[in-house]
Amino acid sequence: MTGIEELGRRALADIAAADTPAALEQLRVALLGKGGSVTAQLKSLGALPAGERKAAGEAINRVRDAIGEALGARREALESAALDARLAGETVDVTLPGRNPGRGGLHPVSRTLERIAGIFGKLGYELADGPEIEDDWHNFEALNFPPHHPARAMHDTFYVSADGSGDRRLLRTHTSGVQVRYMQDLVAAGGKPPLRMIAAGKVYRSDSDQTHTPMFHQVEGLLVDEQASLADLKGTLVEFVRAFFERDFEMRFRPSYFPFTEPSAELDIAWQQPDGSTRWLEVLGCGMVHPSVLRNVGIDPERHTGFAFGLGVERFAMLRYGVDDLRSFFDNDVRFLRQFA
Ligand code: 2NM
Repeated sequence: MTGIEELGRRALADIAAADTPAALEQLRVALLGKGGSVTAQLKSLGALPAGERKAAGEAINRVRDAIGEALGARREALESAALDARLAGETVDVTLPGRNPGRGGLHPVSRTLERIAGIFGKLGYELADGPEIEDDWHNFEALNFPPHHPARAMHDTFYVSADGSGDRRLLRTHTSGVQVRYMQDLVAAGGKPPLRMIAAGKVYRSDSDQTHTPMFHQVEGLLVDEQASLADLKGTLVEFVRAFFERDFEMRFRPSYFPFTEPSAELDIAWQQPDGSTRWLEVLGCGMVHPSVLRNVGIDPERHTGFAFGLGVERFAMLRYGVDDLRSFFDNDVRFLRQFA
């Protein structure tokens, strides 16, 4: 057996015995690499007598091709054995419970808002919405806020433009502008009272401390008819509070002041403290719609009267869920929020 054939025989045996891809690669380099033994044989061809070169060259090429093939076949065999081993170790237990990505839930403020809207919905109130960036007329002027009312001042209100350009648009400080728009639209469409509607959504005030956030949610209601009375207002709100909390309270209407209502009142409920004592808690504001407001939207106050009310959704959510810090609603800590989902 010539040298090259002996080299080839040993190489094939080594390849068959290689049991890792790394060992196989080492063999490839040692045989076919630049400094490999087969390569050395090819390089030495030039030293042979011309008559022997052809046959010797063919023999080396045969061995080189055989080694190349053997390397490829062995690599495939090792790879498929490695894959089989991995698959055997990685069995999928299809009987395991699935990984639950968790279901989302409504924010407690949203749930509370929907609850309030649902109760008024059953009383026949239509839910309406409107722009959060409001103009001065809908947010203040039409609602009987005098020019220098403190609610119009910078320190209470976020104006969109503070450059003195005369653009008085602002982030709405209450949802009452929606009610102004609702009444205007009704009149413009040739309609007239009776109407029952609520406006609900985000409102903004330049205010931030333990009990105030610069954004909060309001629900405001409005009923206009020919004989709407303060008694209707009281009955409606007492029924609403009972329905919302699913229990009865002692309640009182305490005289108050709002520019858009006359007379105006605040509704207090007798709230049981955790220590068993009771104290009056203010829960909403209300009143009979001021005649100027009706006139401003084209409704004749000699013919129609209305009542209106407004409440803070976060306050109702805190009372219902027993939350004592308003800000926890806005920290976006899912451990807190999940409790209400
Ligand atoms: C309140 C209290 C009293 C109110 C009045 C109106 C409107 F547009 F009809 F004039 N909307 N909301 C109102 C009245 C709101 O919130 C404490």
